[in-house]
Amino acid sequence: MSFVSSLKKFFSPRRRIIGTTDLRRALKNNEFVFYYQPEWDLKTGEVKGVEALIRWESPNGIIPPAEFIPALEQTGLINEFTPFLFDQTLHDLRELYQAGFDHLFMSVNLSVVQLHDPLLLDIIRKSLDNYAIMPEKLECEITETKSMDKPELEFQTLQQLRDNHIKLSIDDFGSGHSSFNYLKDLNAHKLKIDKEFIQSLFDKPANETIMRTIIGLGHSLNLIVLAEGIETSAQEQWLRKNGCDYGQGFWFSRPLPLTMLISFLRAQEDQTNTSYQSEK
Ligand code: G
Ligand code: MN
Repeated sequence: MSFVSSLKKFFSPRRRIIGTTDLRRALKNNEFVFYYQPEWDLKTGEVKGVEALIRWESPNGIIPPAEFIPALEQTGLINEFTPFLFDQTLHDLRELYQAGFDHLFMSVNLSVVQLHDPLLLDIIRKSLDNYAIMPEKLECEITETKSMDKPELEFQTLQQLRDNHIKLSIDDFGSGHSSFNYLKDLNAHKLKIDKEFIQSLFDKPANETIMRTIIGLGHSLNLIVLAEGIETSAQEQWLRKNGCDYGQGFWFSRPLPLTMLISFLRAQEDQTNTSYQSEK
C-alpha cells in the first residue's frame, strides 16, 4: 500500500465511531430518511415498484448505511430501527397509493441480524395492517453474507415471511459472498444482479456470456431477473435484448425523496400518454 493510500485509509470516514447516543438522537430526530429508486419493467418501460434506500442525514454530514447499519446491530438498537423501517416505508407506500400509483410494490433491504428478531413478522404485519397494504406488495431484499451465523433461524424467518405472502428477493447476486444455497432454498421471487456485473458488462466478451447465463439461471428457477446499476442506454438495450426482466439504476432514475418520486411518476405517466397519443 502506498503512503498516500494508507493515509487516505487512516482518515477515511469509515474510521468514525458511531455511538449509541448519536443513533438514538438520529431515531428521535428523524435523521434517517428514505429515498426511493424505481424498478422498471424493461419490456414495457413501466415502473413496477420502488426500492427503499435509507440515508442518515446526521448533523456531521451524510453517513452511508454500510456504516450505520452495523452500528445499529452492534448496539442492539436495530430492534428499535426495524419497526421504524417498516412503519415509514409502508406509510410512504400508502401515500403512493393515495397519489394514484396503487399498482406499485415496495422493496425493503433486510440484514441477516434483522432476521434474528423473533418479532420481525409481527412488526411487519402490524405496519401492513396499519396502512392497509397487501403483503404481496411488500418485498424483502436479502443479501447473502458470510456472517450467516444462524442459518436455520434465518431460513425459518424467511419461510415465515413467505408463508405470509411477503415476497423475497436475492440482492447483490454475484457479489462477494453469494453461493447457490439461496437460489436453491430461499423460494425467492426475484434475483437482483449486482451492479458490478452491469458496469463491467462490455469490458470483455466473457462478461456478456456470464450475464446471459445468470439471466438463464434465474429464469430456469422461475425468478424475475433484475439488473442493478444500469447507467447507460447501451447497457439497458443489451439487457432488454437478452431477456432481463427488470432494471434499476441512474439511467432511469436516482433514488428520490417521496415527493420527488411522486412528481417523477406523474411526469412519466404524462410521457407515456403523450407517446401513446402520438402513435395513434
Ligand atoms: O445493496 P443494494 O443493491 O441495495 O444497494 C443499492 C445502492 O446502489 C444504493 O446505494 C444506490 O444509491 C446505488 N445505486 C443505485 N443505482 C445505481 C447506479 O446506477 N449506479 C451506481 N453506481 N450506484 C447505484
Ligand atoms: Mn437492495
